[in-house]
Amino acid sequence: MTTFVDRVELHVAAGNGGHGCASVHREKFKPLGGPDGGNGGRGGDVILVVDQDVTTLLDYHHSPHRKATNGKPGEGGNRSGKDGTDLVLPVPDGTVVQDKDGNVLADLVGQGTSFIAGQGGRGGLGNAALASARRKAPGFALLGEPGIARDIVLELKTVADVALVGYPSAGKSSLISVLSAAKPKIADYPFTTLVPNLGVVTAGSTVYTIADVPGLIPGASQGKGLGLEFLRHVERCSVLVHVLDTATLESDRDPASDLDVIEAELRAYGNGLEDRPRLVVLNKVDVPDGRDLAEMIRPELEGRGYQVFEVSAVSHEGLRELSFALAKIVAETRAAKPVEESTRVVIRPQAVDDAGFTVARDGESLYRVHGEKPERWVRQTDFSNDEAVGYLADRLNRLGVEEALTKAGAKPGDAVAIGPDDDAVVFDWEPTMAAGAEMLGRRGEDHRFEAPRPAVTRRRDKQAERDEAEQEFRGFDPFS
Ligand SMILES: Nc1nc2c(ncn2[C@@H]2O[C@H](COP(=O)(O)OP(=O)(O)OP(=O)(O)O)[C@@H](O)[C@H]2O)c(=O)[nH]1
Ligand SMILES: [Mg+2]
Repeated sequence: MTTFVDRVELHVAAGNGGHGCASVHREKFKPLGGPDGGNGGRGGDVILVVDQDVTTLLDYHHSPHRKATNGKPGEGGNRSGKDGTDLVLPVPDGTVVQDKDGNVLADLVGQGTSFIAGQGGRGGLGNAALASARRKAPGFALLGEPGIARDIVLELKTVADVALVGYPSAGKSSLISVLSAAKPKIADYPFTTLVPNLGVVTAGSTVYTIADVPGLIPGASQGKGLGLEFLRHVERCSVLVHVLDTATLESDRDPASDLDVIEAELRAYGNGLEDRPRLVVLNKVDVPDGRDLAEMIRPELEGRGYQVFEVSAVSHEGLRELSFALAKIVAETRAAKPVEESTRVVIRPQAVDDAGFTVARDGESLYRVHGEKPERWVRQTDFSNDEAVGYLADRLNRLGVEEALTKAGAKPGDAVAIGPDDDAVVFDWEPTMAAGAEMLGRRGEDHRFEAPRPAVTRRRDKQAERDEAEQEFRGFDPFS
């Protein structure tokens, strides 16, 4: 059986940030002109954007791995690396984005609505940007951060004003084809429709969309036939139309019992379908027996409170009345609904709490540090470069990580793991806070640059130092 692609698993990977460059400016007769290594470029984001022209997720079914480009590394001469290009993935209106556990991350409704599914990694700072009064010629640069890679699930829930529901071959697709300009596949065997069809109808001054779903059969809400899969497409439609076949050749069916079956399925599915406004269409009245049956059954259906239309998708009889009646209900439901956001909505992943970090003891001599900043700093560190490692230690110290470790009972030589439990970087802890460490001199100073030191250096308070550390990242926050 053909499976309709309205649910795909997608593996997205944002671009990695380019590494910063460590370089020293060279000029004739001026061998040490100062650090001039540029910053790495930002990795491209992976962005899902609603595009009205896209109606299926089929493309992603065929190629489910999507990656944005990496940022380029910085270069000497203060040249920054180029940013990676964002990868924009068009998705149909009504695409729901979930994580692998089924948590909804975003519900993309409305042209242009977008969601950053993977954020590009920040570029690493070059040594020019890392230089400061205290650290005149850093012999290292920061690494670019890896882009976010993750698995997401896209699920399509058609957004239409009107949904046609009914048994297979009742004529739903035929009706869409004659009410709108859409040309869905129509055939006289059941389950012809595998993909919801969407058409645009103009009735007077009202323009509305109409969708059908593959035929429903008893048990659809439990997954029989193609059923359940498709009822979710109906969820978002504000009006339901029962399309009943008055000319079916199946002896055990008639329009009234068909209606009961479909109603039962809608109730069983729930999710609000049970109380959508609905009306009844008796189709195929161009067939003489069909017309007789329609006329016979009409009073009963009206007695149940339904507005009933006798129509034919073949002879076009009754279509105008139906189309205007639908326009009226659509207009009413629109008027009743709160005004829709007309602005372009951009949904981003939730911002991480950037404030702090936690230290937790894990067993005899292992301490785990979690926190957005410490983890990011570790990712940015080139562990083959001692100066870079020293810079990391300074940053962690300034944030108060060492202090917290001491408080938590860590002793020199204990293991400290920074990062996610399954992918942490583990250090042997050597506290640098001890008074002796301060006297060894600052890291990142090339003594060849040494200017005469003022006799008295003012000890800066901790907060000022923290502020300075943050300063370096201004302009690098992708959310700012
Ligand atoms: N005589 C007559 N035949 C019709 C009418 N409407 C549809 N049909 C025929 O009924 C058959 C099924 O029509 P479809 O429009 O494909 O039915 P459907 O409800 O979309 O069917 P599924 O996609 O299988 O659920 C086709 O052979 C149509 O030509 C009508 O008003 N009169
Ligand atoms: Mg159909």
